[in-house]
Amino acid sequence: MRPQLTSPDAHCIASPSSCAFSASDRRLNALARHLVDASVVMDTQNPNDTVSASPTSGFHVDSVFAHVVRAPEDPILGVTVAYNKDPSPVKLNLGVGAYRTEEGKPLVLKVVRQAEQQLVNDRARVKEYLPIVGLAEFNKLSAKLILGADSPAIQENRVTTVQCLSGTGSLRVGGEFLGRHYHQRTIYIPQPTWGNHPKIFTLAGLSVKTYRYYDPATRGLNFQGLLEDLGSAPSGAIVLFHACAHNPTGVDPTVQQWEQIRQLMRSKALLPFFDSAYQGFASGSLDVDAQSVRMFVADGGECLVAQSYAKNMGLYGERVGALSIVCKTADIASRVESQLKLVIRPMYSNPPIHGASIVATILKDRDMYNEWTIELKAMADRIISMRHQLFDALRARGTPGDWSHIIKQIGMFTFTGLNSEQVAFMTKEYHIYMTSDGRISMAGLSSKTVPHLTDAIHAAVTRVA
Ligand code: PLA
Repeated sequence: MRPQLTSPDAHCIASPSSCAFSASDRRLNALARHLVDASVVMDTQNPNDTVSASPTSGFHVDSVFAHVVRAPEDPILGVTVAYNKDPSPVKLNLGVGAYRTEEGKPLVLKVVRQAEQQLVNDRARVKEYLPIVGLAEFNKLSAKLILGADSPAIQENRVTTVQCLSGTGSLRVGGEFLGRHYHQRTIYIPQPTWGNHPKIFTLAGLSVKTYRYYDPATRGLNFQGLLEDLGSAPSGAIVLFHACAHNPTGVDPTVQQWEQIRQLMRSKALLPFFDSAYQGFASGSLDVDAQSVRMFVADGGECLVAQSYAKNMGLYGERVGALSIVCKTADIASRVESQLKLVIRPMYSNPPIHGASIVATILKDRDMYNEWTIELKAMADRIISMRHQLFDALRARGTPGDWSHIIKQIGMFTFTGLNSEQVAFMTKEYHIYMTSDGRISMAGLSSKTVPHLTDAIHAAVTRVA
C-alpha cells in the first residue's frame, strides 16, 4: 500500500502567511518522501512493510536497527542498575567497589575539595586541549607514585607514562600497544579476575588465556597451580597481575611468593603487565601496596603498569589514570611513547584535564600529599574494621562455616564463597545486591548494616544449598 503524504511545502507555497510548518517538519517530510520511494521496493518484497507519513502523525518504518538484540547488563555495573530500581528502604548495594562512609554516602576527600578550590581560584588556568599523552606533570608524579621517588628507571628516563581514562583506559591503551608492537599476542590473566579484563584484552587484539590463581578449597592462593601455568606459558607471553588487593578474591601473593614469581617470569622472558587499581587501599600504605611492581622494576627488566585514581583518591567519575611502560633504555622509552600517541589519537584524541589537574595538585604539594595519605589510610582502616565486624557478627550468630577468610582477605572485596543461588536468595529476600560470584564490596558496608547482612548470610547458608 502506498502511504498518503501531505506536502507542507505545497501548502506553504499556496498560502505562505498561514504556513505553520517548521523547517524540521519539512525535513521530516522530505525523509518520508524518500522512504515512500524506497517502500515501492519494500512493497514487492513484503506487503506488510508499509510507511505512513504525515506532518502531524509522524511515520513508522522498520528500523535499520530492528535486528539488534538486547544485551545483558554488565555483571558488576548492572548490580547498581538493579539496586536503583528496588524501592525497599533496607536495600544495600555491595556490588560495585565504591567507597561509602559509615553513613552509607559517597565520599569526596577533603584534600580533593581543597585542590579543586585551588584550581577554580586560579584564573590563569584555561581549558585548552592537553597533549595526546596528557598532563606532563601528572604523568611524572604518577610514575613516581607507583615506582618510588628514588626509582632508577625514572632517573634513567626509561619510563614512558601517558595519562589515560582511569584504570580501564590505561589497560586498553596498553593492550592496544602490545597488540600492535609486541611479538607475543597471548596474555595470561588470573582465574578468576576482574570481569572486564578478558573483554579489554580481546578487543585490543590479544589472545586471552588464564592461569590458576585461587583455590576455593583453601580460599587462598593456588601458588603451585600459578607456577605450573606460568611455567608452561610460551616464552615471551604477557602476564597480567593485580598489583595488590586482587579483585575479586582479596588474595595476594606474599613478598616471598612475588619473588618466586618474578624469578620465573624473568627466566622465561614473560612480560609483566600490572593492574594497579587499589594502591593504598589494601594496606593503607602507598609504598607497601606498590611493592610487587617495584620488585619487577628493581631487576632492570621491562614491564607495564596501569594505574587508577578512582579508588585511592575517590575520583571514580573523573576517569583519571596512567599507563607506564618501563623500558630498557631512554631511547626505546621515547620511541614507545611515540607509538602510544598513535594508539591514543584516533581513540579519544587526548585525555580530560580536570581530574589529572586535581591529582597533580595533590601529589606535588607536600602538605596536601600528607593529608591525602591520612584520608586514604582512614578509608582502608574503615574497610578493615568492617571485615572484623562482619566476621564477629557471623561468629556470634553461629552461622555455619569458617568465615576467617573475611578477615584474611585484602582490599575492597570479600570473596565470600556464597554461590549464585545464595546470592539470588539474599537479593530477593533481603534486598542485598552483590555480584553473582559471591563478592561483596566491604566499602559499601557500615556498622549499621552489618546485622542485616549477617541475617541474610545466615539465612542463605542455612536455607539455600
Ligand atoms: N582493574 C581492577 C582490578 C578493578 O577492580 C577496576 C574497577 C578497574 C581496573 C577499573 O577501574 P577504573 O577504570 O574505574 O579506574 N573495578 C570496580 C568497578 C571497582 C568496575 O567494575 O568498573 C569493581 O567493582 O570491580
